[in-house]
Amino acid sequence: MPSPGLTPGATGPTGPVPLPSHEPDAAALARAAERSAGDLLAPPTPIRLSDVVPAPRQVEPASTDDWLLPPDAVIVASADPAALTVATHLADLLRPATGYPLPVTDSPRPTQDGGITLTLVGDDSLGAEGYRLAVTRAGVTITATTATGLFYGGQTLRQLLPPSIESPTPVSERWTLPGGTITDAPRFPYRGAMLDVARHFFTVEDVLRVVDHLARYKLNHLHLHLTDDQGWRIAVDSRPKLTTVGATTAVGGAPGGSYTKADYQRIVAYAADRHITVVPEIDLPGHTNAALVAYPELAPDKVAPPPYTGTEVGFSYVDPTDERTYDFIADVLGEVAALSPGRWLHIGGDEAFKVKGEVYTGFVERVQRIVAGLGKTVVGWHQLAPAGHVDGRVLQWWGTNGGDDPTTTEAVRRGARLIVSPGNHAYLDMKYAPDTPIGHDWAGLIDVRRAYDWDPATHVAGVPATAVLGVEAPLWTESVTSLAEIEFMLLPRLPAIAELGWSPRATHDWDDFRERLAGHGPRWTTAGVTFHRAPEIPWPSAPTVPTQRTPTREDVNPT
Ligand code: TNX
Repeated sequence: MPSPGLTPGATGPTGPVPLPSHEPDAAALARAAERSAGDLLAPPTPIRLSDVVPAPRQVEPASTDDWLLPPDAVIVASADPAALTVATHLADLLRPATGYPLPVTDSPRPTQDGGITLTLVGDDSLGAEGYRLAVTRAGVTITATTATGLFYGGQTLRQLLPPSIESPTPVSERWTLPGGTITDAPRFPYRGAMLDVARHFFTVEDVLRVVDHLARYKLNHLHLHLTDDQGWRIAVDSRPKLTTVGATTAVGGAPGGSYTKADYQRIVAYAADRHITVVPEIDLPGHTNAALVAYPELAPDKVAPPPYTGTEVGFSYVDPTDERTYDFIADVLGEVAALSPGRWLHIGGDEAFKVKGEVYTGFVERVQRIVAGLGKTVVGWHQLAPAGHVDGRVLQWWGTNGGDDPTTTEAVRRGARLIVSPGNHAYLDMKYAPDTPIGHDWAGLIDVRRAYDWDPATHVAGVPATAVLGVEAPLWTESVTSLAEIEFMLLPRLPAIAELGWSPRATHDWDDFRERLAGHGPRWTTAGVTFHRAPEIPWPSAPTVPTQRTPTREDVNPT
């Protein structure tokens, strides 16, 4: 019997069902069973224009303007290839559940009951990623200055339809959209999530599914942690042993794996179609045991270490005193940069405990110059802070002490900008609660409220909001071994971080957020997505028989 905390979703439009705080007795079970039976009969709660996650900048409902998507609706887009691609993507999202043909065209063909129109306009007030979505009795119009804005408008449209829009097969449903206008644009330009594919390897298909989750919540960067002690996951033609030797291992003896260049390009292209930039990370100088196994000349003692499948950190490093190390780095970063259309190249820099002081800063400064020479912008964990500045560089804050770090503040004064990923709020590998079957707790437990209740603009002391590029939620995978487990750790915390990155601070309101988030449970369930049924969220459906027991890994990966 799956526990209420961990079932991969549950269906049925119902009211909130509190979890029992102790093992229920027979009467409680009977009451719960009766309640769930009633829940199944309850009419669905209509979606309101303000139910969107992340919260839009401005919502003006007009209930007399609700619009029913007709079976013969047409999606009309501006005669622009990128706008037509967005329209096609939207049609692909809406066709399975509606069963409607939803043809896409660039020539207006008004139907009797209206349609969906995606229009590129010159409107500076919307910014590069903003959009306006208007639902009237004549249909839906999404306007934006870029295809990216149109794409986000499409994601909002999707959330305004009933949860059954997520069904992979046609369902009979009234596809009503709430009337009114949403005017929306993001608070921060960088909104991301990180997936560690080094500790455990995940297939291309798994990564594409993660990209889908990011897209739903208007995140625009996927940071891939591609290399670590336990495995090297990206093919490098000039150093073939990185994958033939360095990719064969993973934590705990799990099978390794790596992406060919074609695999990686497939991820990059799939993400780009969803207006997401892939940020590749090659972690240096530490976290490099897999590279040392493949190329012992990089090791300080020139001896290949044994492959590593444990979870300790900070023991490995490439030899900062050997020129061959810098040739290696130039070759690797050159090939990774060539595969990555985005401007960012993440060079790690964390937990290199054995490379200290000037040796560390000298190493980082050389690598930063290599990145700049490739025409890319440096991103690195905030341990890079003491190294000299290079144009545009971005530090990723992962501290857990509330943001007090004079070295980072000083690096910002010298020109660095920050991506904020506090370990104690944004680390999605932290457990939700003591009984979460996977994850760590070294940065504390992170329930949904803890993921939500902080402000990226003010988190790091002495850093002005203008230096904050945005926010990112990292998922380290020492204990995460499957797509279901990835989803379990991501959802529902990823939408909380996404809202911090997108929504104006004035909309920040836990009680409102948890209500809006609750409506996503049935969407994930319908889409077959695993999530953690966090007890602080009033999910609108009940497990058939509520039970309270310690969850296990099997609850996340039901067979
Ligand atoms: C710290 S945070 C790490 C990772 C681990 C993670 C586990 C950071 C930049 N490094 O190497 O996977 O903790 O939570």
